[in-house]
Amino acid sequence: GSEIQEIKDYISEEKEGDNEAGLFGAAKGKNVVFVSVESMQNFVLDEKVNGNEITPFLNDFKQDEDTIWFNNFYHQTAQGKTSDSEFLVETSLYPLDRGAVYFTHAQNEYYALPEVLNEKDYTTSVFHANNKSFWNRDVMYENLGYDHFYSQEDYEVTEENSFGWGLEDKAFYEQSIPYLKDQEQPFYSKFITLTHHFPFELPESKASIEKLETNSNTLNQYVQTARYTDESLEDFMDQMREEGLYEDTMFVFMGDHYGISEFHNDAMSEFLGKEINGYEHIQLQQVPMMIHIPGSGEGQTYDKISGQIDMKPTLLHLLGIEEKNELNFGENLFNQHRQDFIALRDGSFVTEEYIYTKSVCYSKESGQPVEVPPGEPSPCEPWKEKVSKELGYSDNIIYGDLFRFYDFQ
Ligand code: GP9
Ligand code: MN
Repeated sequence: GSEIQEIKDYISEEKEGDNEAGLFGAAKGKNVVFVSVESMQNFVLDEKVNGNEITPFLNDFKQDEDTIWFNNFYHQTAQGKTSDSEFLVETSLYPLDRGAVYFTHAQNEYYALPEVLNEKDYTTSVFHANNKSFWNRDVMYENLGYDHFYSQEDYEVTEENSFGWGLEDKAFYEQSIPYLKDQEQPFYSKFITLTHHFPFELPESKASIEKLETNSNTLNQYVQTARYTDESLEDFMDQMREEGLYEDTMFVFMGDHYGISEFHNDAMSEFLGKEINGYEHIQLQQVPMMIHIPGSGEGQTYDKISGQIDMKPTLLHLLGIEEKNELNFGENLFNQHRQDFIALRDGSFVTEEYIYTKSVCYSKESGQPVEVPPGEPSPCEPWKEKVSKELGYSDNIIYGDLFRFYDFQ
């Protein structure tokens, strides 16, 4: 019991609350459609292949008058990939540095986003057209408090509408709409996409732009499935409008993790026209995070350093749900006092001034290693300690199942 109190004290000290923060309740009572966008990274935004935009829909969407775009947003996942990103969003805890917490600690006590929303009379559900036991989701979702999980068995998967990992996203959205409509409102529904997944193979007839011509086939194909994803999101929004579900829904589009690993750095460097050092590698971990509240006029670009750990408090804030005695490692992103800082799961971190990774402290300004006079400590040192403390506390909660001893109410 005393360890959880120590962690609570740390969080209260480090993460100053701010009930006055803007946009509280900006989406009060609305449905939420959260799309976990498979493998989508920021580097394709506003980029072209042979004169064609890779993501024309998202490029416009992020500048829409109703879209809040966090353009400095990082994934914080490790080996648990998609499931780690889900865990970050749902619990505002860090995933583990090895293995997948969805498998190893699915029986723990959590106070996850679906549970909080259930208490506010939301219907909560997940839509994902893969086998329901992948990543142990069927077990974990129940523990996290989801009411329904529409998985592969709830979809009609045919030879025409599937390739690669399974049902293609366009068919996935189409077939999901009737289920979505059947739900009692307000609902919180998470969609997990599948088509834009390694190895990024798309039948030629479904491709709208050309491949790249770098020495990485993976990267070359990635832009085509990225475009497919962009189109399918646009179609989905159109369907939501046609079905009359658009106006009452807040949309959240978030990339789950990187799709292009560092093994493709040469090709990436060729495509982006710059050398990929440690600093650039961390910057490539940025994923899209766009929140669209129809009719709000609250569209704005926020350049705060932010990450998946911040989603739970941020979404609750927008829905006008006051945090109880919650223990979140992330913060509401509209909080003015929020520290501009994010920890990645491997101990790398990003602050306003520095990026630290693989034992090198880079200056944000130059993108080059900070030169430290001999005998002096690196300016990254204090942050390094904070990061290891923070990750350690989160790990202790999971390993010790410490929420058993904690009262969230
Ligand atoms: C599988 C899908 C992809 O159901 O979520 O998983 P990933 O390999 O990205 O973790
Ligand atoms: Mn994924």
